[in-house]
Amino acid sequence: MLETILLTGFGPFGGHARNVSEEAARRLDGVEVEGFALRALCLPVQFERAVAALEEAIEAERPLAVISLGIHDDAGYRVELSAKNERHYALPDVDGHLVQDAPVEQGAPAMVFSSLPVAAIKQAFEQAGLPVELSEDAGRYLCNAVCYWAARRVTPAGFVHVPAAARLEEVVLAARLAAEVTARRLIAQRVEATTV
Ligand code: PCA
Repeated sequence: MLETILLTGFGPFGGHARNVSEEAARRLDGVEVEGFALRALCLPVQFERAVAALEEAIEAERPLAVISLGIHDDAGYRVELSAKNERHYALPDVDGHLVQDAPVEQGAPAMVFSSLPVAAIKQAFEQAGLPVELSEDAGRYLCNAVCYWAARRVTPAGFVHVPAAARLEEVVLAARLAAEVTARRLIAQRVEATTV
């Protein structure tokens, strides 16, 4: 069996009746990339349930990397550099809770860095003609919270925000590129670790 890379997307929320991040993740479920199998996981826009689903998938799949996707309202792709230990929602979650001034994890560090190869992902997007920037602010909603939670448990793990209005095929391409770049980095690290 191939080792896996977990690809997460989010379900609908707020005014978004559909969420292209989960649709793209689902399209790539089972696809092989650089010798790794991609596994898709769709997360609800509700913290406790999202984290429970992630925990279960990490336990079951033992993924070597976690790449999370979510939508935002801007036009370009954003490779998140870090996540904050803060939850301060501007919009209720899908259970109707407007969480304010809460941490992601009690007593944990104020922020964590993405451990994905962020610069290489940005470069791959640029080469594919996708508008992209590195971002220092993943928000205070579910995307930030999932990025924070995953990055403290799996290395590498991180987050890419995709435009809510992007075509599904384009987001599938972006997710695939992020997975390819991450897979190549995992392979390079392995080679390095076995070279004296
Ligand atoms: N985007 C939201 C949560 C789910 C999603 O797709 C965010 O940016 O936090």
